[in-house]
Parts: sequence; structure tokens; C-alpha cells
Amino acid sequence: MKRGVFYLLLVSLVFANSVLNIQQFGSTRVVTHPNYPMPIVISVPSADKNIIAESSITHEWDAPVELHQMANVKIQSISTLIPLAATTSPQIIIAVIDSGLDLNNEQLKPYLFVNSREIPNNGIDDDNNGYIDDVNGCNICSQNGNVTDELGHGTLMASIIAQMSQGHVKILPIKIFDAQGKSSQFLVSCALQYAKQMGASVANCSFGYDSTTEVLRQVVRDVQTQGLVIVASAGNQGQERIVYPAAFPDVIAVASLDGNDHLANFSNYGSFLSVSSIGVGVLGYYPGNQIANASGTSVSAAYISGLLGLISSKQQQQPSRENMKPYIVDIRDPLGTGANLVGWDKYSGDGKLDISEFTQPQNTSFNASLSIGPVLSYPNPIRNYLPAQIGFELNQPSAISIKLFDLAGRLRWSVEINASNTITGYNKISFDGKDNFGNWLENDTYLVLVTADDQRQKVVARHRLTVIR
Ligand SMILES: [Ca+2]
Ligand SMILES: [Ca+2]
Ligand SMILES: [Ca+2]
Repeated sequence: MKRGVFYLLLVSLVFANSVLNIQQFGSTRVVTHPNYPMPIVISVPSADKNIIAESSITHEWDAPVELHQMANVKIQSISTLIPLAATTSPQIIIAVIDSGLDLNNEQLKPYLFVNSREIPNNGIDDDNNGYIDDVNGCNICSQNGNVTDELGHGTLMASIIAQMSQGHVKILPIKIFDAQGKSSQFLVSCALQYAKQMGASVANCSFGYDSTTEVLRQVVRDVQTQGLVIVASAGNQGQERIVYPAAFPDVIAVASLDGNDHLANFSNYGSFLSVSSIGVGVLGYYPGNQIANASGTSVSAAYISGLLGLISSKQQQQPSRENMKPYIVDIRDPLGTGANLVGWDKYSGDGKLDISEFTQPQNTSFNASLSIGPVLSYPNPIRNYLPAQIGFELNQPSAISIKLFDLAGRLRWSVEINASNTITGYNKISFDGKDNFGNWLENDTYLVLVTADDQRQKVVARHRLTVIR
């Protein structure tokens, strides 16, 4: 084979793998991708009919899509998953278009969408929707129900959505990202249509790209017309920058705030922003009994999707941007510069959501930070070989470790207390004034470290205790 012919073949192969074929039939367009047998069907508003002539065949390049990887994430293994709220009706179906879901996560199982028209594991597409055995979600790439999460991102988003919804959502995982976090706009289009087809009313899109295909633009408009609300993250480049799908009309575009309600340093922003939400240090599950402390606009989008599910369910309405309005709180100083930006601004959108009327303070929330109050002891100093009590306040029961060091830094006494022996409120521990070998501590000042550990956070409080005999 001549070299020129070889290159021509190679070029046409690459071309064939990345070009969408668009066929027009009256007011519908059928779009196919050479690698994926399932076409997507778009209904075209009449005003658009001139874009492609009737009965025509056109082509468009497909374009790559990248997951919004976390700006920061710390992952740790835990022995027990923190319980989520019990699921309750009415429920809103939220599609999580992402890297899949850890189906072995016991806490997420009650939240999983079930496709009752599909018989599991029989290798047959029973409901004839183009996807085999898609019982608990769908893998668009392999056209089956294998949503194994190779990245963790999808499981994290699903757990944040479940948590923020307080039990009012079902999660429909739709996998479009491979183990490298890559996908394409055709797959996004398929995923949005699948979400709508399965009855989802919200689609969480924690991913983005700078430029968009016309096909995806039309699919977004099409599913929105049918009532699907799209929530998308603004991206993590820390720039004023247009990112899709967040920047499509009527998509709820979400930026990240830090704990002070200021725009997080990694968050993109711009004219397309709708709202903002906490995006720093948010906890969620990772596959394999792990927990992640994550920061990024992905997290913020998931937060808003979950809250939208909660609000809509409480209002007994289909989710919409309008539902959120009564709960929006304006952020006037989104950069912490003392500005007074009343109403919508390009750093925080309309502001953040305040759903405090729905939160139960007694609920030990997944996102509540463990805290320990100041450590006290009585008497202090310890005198005349009398026992003392060490006390501290906890905001939730947790395992406690108390360590007493002398000023040379030597550990002299320690005790471990199970979480079941602690209470929310003031806890008291007896201390007999003796070291771990049973000897009286000599006259000195000692450092007491009290560590509370609820298996996802450790918090430490310090105290000085003096012994005078
Ligand atoms: Ca099916
Ligand atoms: Ca089946
Ligand atoms: Ca504002």
C-alpha cells in the first residue's frame, strides 16, 4: 500500500470515529455515532427548521467532554458508613450523569432507582430501550447496566445528592465517563435523553467543556422542553470562563463558595451563573467503604441538585428554577472585598440556598462537623491525692481518647472511651491522679489532649492540669 493511501485511510478512520451523522425527517432529527448503535432523536422546534433543510443528511464533529475533577480531595477508609436519612416519598428522580456508582454501598441502596420493566441479568433488553439489563442505571458507552464507578466521582456526587435531599430522591446513575474521566458530547446527549426517558426530572452534570456541538445544544433544549431540569457545575479553573452545559440557557449553573460565603479560589464564574453553594470540604462516599472530603464545583452542583429534590418534594411540585426562588439568599460580598453587590452578580449568581426550615437540628447530619468544647477539670490543681474529673462538651457521641503528657512530652496517662459511652452534651471522665503504672503523678503541670473521632473526622481539644500535693 502506498504511504499516501495509508494516511488517507487512517485520516478517514479517525474522521469516521468522531463524526455525527444527522438525518432530518420532518420535524425530527436522528443523530448517529459510528461507535454507538443507539441513535438519539431530537424534536426540532419549528423556528429551527431552517438550520437543516428537510430530508437532508449533514455531519457534525463530536467533541470531547471532561469530568470536573475535584479541586481537592482527601479519601480515607472507614469501618462503617455514616447513615443517610431514610428514604421517603414523594420522590424526585435525579439522574447523575457521571462515572457510575458503587452499587455495593449499603447506604445508597435505598436511594437507587429501579427500572421495573427490566429483568436483571438475563442479557436481554426487556424494556426495549436500547440498553441491556439497565435495572439500576445505565452505562451509555457499553449499552448495558454496568455502572461500576472506576473514578469515585459519580459515587461522591450521588451521596451528596442523597444526603442533601434528606431522603426525598431516587438516584439514577448514568455512566458516560471512562476510567480516565473522558467522554463525548454524543454520550452526554444520549445520557440526557435516557434520563428523560426513565422519568428523571433533574440531571446533575458535574462536568464541562469550552465549546459545544449543535446536536448537544438541541438535545439540551429538547429535554428541557420536556421538563428535565439540568444542574451543572461552573468548572474548577478559577477563571471567568464560559463552560457548557452550565452556560446553556435555563441550565442551573453552580459556582462554589467557601465556608465564609466567598467565591472559592478554584471556582469559575461569569455571566452564565445561576446560584452558588458550599464547595469546600464537603464529605461524601467513595467506592469501597471510603469517605472523601472533597472540594470543587462538582460538589456544589450536587449540593444544589439534592436541595432542589428536597424543595420540590416538600412543595409537591416538579423541580424547576422557580421552586428555588423562595430559598435564595443574596450574597453581597462574594469576593470578601467589602463590595455590596445587591442581587445577581457574576461571582455568586442569585446567591445560595437557605433550606433551614427543612432541617431538623437533632439530626446528626452527614455534613455536620464533629465538635468538642473546651476541656475543663475539677479540681484544678489536683490536691491532696484526691480524684479529679475531666469534662468536655460534644455535639454528638463519638469515640474519645484522652492523653496526658508531662512537660517533657512523655505520655503519662491515657484512656479510650467508646462512642456508646459518650453523650451529646457535657461528658465527665474520672481521673485518679495516677499514671498508667499506678503511681501518683508528681507535682507538675500536665498537658491533656482530648481527641474525639467519629470515623470521618478527628477533633482535638487541649487543657492544662496541675498537680500539687
Ligand atoms: Ca433496557
Ligand atoms: Ca434484562
Ligand atoms: Ca449578590
